[in-house]
Amino acid sequence: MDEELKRLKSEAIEGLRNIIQEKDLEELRVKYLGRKGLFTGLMRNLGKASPEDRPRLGKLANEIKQDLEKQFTETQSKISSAGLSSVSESEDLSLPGRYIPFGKLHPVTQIMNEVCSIFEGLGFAVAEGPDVELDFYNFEALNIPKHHPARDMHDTFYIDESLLLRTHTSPMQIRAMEKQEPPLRMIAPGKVYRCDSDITHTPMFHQVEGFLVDKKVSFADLKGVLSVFCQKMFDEKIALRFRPSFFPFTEPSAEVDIGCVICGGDGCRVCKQTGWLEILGAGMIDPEVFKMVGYDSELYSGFAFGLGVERIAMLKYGIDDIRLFYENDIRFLSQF
Ligand code: FA5
Repeated sequence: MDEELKRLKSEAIEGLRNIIQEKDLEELRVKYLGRKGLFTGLMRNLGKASPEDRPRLGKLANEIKQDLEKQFTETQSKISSAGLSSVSESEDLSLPGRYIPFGKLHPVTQIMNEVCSIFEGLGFAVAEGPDVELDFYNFEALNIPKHHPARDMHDTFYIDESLLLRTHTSPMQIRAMEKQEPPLRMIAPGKVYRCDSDITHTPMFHQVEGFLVDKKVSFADLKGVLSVFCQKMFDEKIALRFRPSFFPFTEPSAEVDIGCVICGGDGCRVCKQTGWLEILGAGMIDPEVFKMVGYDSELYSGFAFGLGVERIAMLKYGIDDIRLFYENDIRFLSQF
């Protein structure tokens, strides 16, 4: 009898462990403690025990019953507090959860954010300007008058005579300098547009313009800032070269190439077999530009640069066709 009582108790406790629904708990309670339950039946048989054993067995049976009742009550409150009592029969809480796919930032946005945070870390403030720009800011104030051959380099989408989709972020230099006296240290990220499309060009792409104006700013400062940027963006040992170039709004001017990470510098279709890929244009701000905004070019000097965000993303992720960024193929985009 002793053994029988103890066995029923451990069976009932084992059963309680697997209970998550109120309905199952009630079934288990009826099975053991109900009027016709296993435990109640055993207690009825107590009368058949010998008179010497009866008091001891009665005490044991009462203790076990009280203990079980307590455990049923505790399980009941656990179910209620977990809100499991409302789980319907058709819901199976042991099934694995359903996967909810999360969207991610576009790879170009991710790189744009990274570029901005590197320059912010170097003390550059962030400013934004309009995509639809006046010819004046996009060209004239940047020392590119009407009919200047440098306009050809930009393949411009014109809206009318004086309005266009900005072809670069450099107009933000003028807008910022018009508003503010030196010193200034700014970046201007944004979309730009050119009628151009091949494996390294898209009609809409992103640039980050950067400029710094103060007393005694030199080309060495420009090289220092851009070298630190490339090391942070790629890695400490990235191959970098400053190549003489021409922009009407900077003098001297340079284009910066980094070693092609796609072919490791051996030459491929992306770097056009040169081993280098151009990522930005830069230079010392031309005194003619300072004149346009009323800065004293005898007192102040400054540098500016404009970098192509998609080109950086291509190099960073080893992508050999810039147009992939804008095909909206989820298999491509979900890799980043
Ligand atoms: C300019 O746009 C100048 N405004 C840059 C500048 C700023 C020079 C300040 C001096 C001072 P460029 O046309 O080279 O320069 O373009 C700059 C970068 O944009 C290029 O190095 C390249 O990385 C990227 N780029 C140019 N055209 C495209 C295009 N169609 N698609 C994707 N990236 C492009």
